[in-house]
Amino acid sequence: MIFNPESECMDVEARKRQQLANLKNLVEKLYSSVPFYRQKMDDLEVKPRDIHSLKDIEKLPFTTKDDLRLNYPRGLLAAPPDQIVEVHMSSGTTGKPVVDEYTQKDINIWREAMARTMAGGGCTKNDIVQNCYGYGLFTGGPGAHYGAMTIGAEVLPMSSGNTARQLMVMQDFGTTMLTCTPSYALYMAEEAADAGIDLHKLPISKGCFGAEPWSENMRKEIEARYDMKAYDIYGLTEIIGPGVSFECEAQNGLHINEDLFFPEIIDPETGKAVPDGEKGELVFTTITKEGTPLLRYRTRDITFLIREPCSCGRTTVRMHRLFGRTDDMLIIRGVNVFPSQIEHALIEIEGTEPQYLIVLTRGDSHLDEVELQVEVKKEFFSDETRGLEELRARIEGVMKSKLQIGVKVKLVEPKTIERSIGKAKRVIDNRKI
Ligand code: DLL
Repeated sequence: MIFNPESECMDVEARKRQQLANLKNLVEKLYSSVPFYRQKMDDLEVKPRDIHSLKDIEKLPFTTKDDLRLNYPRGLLAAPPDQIVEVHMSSGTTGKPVVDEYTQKDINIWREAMARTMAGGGCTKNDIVQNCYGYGLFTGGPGAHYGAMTIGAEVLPMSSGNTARQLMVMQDFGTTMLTCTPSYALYMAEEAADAGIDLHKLPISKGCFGAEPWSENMRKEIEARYDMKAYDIYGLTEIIGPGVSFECEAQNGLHINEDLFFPEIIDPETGKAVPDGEKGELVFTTITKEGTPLLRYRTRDITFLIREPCSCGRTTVRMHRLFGRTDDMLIIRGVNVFPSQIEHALIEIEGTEPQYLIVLTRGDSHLDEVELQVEVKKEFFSDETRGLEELRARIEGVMKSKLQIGVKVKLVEPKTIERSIGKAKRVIDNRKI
């Protein structure tokens, strides 16, 4: 089903005209009301009147995650504070979180974007949607909730976790559609099998999965275990949350809601545009947002754009499912983690060396497990084991509070973690995804 055929199947040239008009408005607004953007544009000697075509977007400055952090909490607000009706933040905990502030119009845009997304996955008003993305500051839960409600479906706002209850509700309420991270979908399927629940006998027939990397293999596995269609959905807090792009029934690339989020692909080294079809870093300009609109935001996600028409009839540009990131950000159980955060935390813990190794696995449970190997100072190792045990527990506590995920710490003797002459290898990712 296409939620908004008028926009999603619009003539491509007409959409470009609309995008250009919105881009011009946005640039005017940011130049006049956000000092950070005025300064950036002045530095590049570009004025709002210099934007005559969509190609001229390349004259405008980029925005990076660091820019957002430096302007935390409200430095990039482009609307009067009394017009903000909702706030979300990234799960990442490197320094300050990344904040998205929504006016009522922004929430309406999000509802629209997520209704299109979930309709792409086959959602209709007859569906019962079990939403197991986390609710709270994370955008996943509220985003899918808004989308399903806008379509008129029935939402079960489960949030994540408590798998036994998820499975009970799934059976008792006849869930027809599932929304959660792909790894949690597989975990639930395992638990269902252990509990003797035959998912094939339940009415659940489709789901929208995202917020973390996954593969065609995982898709096949989810589809087989539930006897359902599994669709990839993509988004990020900075841009709006989920709802930036989504798969349709063709499952052949994710349609970008490009009338709302204007995409570019750049070479991450040079910042220059790469030709369509070539891989690079995905960049978005939120051309219709009011609260915290962003110019040319560098997502650090790697993909390429597909402009060929899609069999579904939508004319929006598609992006290939993500290939990875340009930075070292890991997504562990849906939480964004940078290895550097672990390093910073370790420096503050007495008794440890700044030598560590993160080993990621995804066992039979399909949930990410983290082992953190940490080198201990020599004097600690000659110490009695109680001291070591205390140190281990302390590190686990610090990691839990800084990273928001549980980490199993293994203390190792000095000089046992392999040294490298080039870039230190801090992560061994054994997750088969
Ligand atoms: O993960 C928003 C979201 C919620 C998307 C629910 C889809 C479903 P953040 O926590 O800000 O927002 O993390 C954004 O997660 O830059 C990607 O690196 C990664 N990511 C999101 N969707 C996908 C996906 C939400 N489908 C970061 N495939 C992004 C691979 C994804 N990676």
